[in-house]
Amino acid sequence: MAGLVAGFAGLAASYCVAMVMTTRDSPVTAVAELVTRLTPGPVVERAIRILGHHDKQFLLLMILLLSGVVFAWAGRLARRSWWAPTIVFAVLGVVGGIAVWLQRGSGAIDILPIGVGFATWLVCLSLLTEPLRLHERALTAAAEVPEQPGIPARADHTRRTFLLRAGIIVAGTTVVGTVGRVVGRGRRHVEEARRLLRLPGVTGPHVPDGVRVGLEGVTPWATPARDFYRIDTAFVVPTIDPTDWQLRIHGMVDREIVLTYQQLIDRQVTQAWVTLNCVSNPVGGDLIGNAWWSGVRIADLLAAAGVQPGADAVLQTSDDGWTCGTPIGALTDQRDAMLAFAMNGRPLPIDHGFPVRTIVPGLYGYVSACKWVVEMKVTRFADIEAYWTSKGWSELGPVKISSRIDVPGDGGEVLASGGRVGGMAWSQHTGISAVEVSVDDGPWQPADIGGVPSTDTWVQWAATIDVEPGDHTLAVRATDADGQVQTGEEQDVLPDGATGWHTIDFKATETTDE
Ligand SMILES: Nc1nc2c(c(=O)[nH]1)N[C@H]1C(S)=C(S)[C@@H](COP(=O)(O)O)O[C@H]1N2
Ligand SMILES: [Mo]
Repeated sequence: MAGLVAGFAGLAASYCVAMVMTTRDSPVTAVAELVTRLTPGPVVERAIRILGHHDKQFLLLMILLLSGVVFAWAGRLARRSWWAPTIVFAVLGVVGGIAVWLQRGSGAIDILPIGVGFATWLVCLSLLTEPLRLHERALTAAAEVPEQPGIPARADHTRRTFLLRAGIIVAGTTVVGTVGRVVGRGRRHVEEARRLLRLPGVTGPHVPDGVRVGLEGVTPWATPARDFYRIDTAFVVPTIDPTDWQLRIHGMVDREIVLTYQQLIDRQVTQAWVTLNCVSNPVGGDLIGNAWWSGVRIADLLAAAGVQPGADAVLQTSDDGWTCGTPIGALTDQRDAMLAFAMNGRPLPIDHGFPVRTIVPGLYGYVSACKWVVEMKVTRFADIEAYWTSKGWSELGPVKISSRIDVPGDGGEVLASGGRVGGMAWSQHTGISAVEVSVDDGPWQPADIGGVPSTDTWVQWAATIDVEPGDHTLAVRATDADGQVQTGEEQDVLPDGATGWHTIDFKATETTDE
């Protein structure tokens, strides 16, 4: 019983954490998916034919039953040693971990629920086995010295301790499991609504010709949604049914506007490739991605609302309360600042702001790219404080020109003669005109750069080097379309974005290993 109670407490904890993290299904579902994937097709088909649409529930039930048996067995093993059940659980954890790992688009963080489950189980099992051990000892003592009066009372006491703890753990398991269910159900409902959406006017993505420099290992120019970096402060990601979504545009405007989702998607659709990056991206970092966004121009909406003189900012508020202050100029000039409802031709992923988020070319995400946006207040910077600016980040967040070496990786190898190196460079809404590399602080030599559809995206670059075999360093710098050269002066990400040249160590070799 101790094994069962502790086992299911661990499962409930991992389930709840998975639901709250919202990125994936629970580990049990991941195992079920893995079993389905490993089962030969004909067997699956037969199972579906016999079980109808209940095949998934049946499989989940089987996995839970089997887990129950293993839990109970682990509890029995705990009688004799602490390590035997620990190994059993470690094995279960590894199976769950592998199943989660093999899911599409999972990352290291998705293993967290399993770690929490394992820790929960460990604590619960020792809480339960401790009084049992004392109980057995008391009973043995009672058998040996039957006339000792205190012993039956002691046995009684340990028994009560066990039952009390088991009761608390079962109650806790129920609460935690229910929380997981409620959170998970909201998400599943919204995922379903998202899947069923049809967005007229949303097309693509079609990657333009000529953007690739054709060097293996350089970051793909177009970032798939599942590889797109994610930054937000939300512990539980807002799950908003599009039919419940509304955006209120108010403040220093002539006419307040309230927009529903249907009204938004019925408007003229604007689409563009825009590279988004995070102000916290260190030099050489990967908090940057490039996607095909579809939405409605914010400039048109603000014009319809009628911005009053004196306003210089729009305070955007997310459904989860997060705020950012965006310079009104960037929202009303010619650029494609939009309320985006699709990313790469599909409704926004929930983690990237479903149903609607803001995208402003040329600004860091923290001052512009409000996910789950529900409110835009036209105002003055002097009158507002936004989430990150209240923590010391600068008020205006124009992106800084930067470049990065992808090939080779730091410490990697390159052919000494004719070796190819490459990476990415960006200066959104200004554009990149040149990229140069320098070996061992030597002269800057030009790289080839890929084509781009607009100044709002990053570019791929590649260069050929000729050096002596041995250890070297490689640095990269970019020049923007205005002729401004990326500075080598190093600055930390706080308060307005990092600067400096990405520099790596590499080894030049006479031949490649491959
Ligand atoms: N609601 C909300 N929107 C947000 C944030 C947030 O914490 N909450 N983070 C911002 C930051 S700092 C960045 S860099 C971008 C990241 O967007 P992404 O997660 O889609 O890549 O979202 C912005 N929008
Ligand atoms: Mo960010």
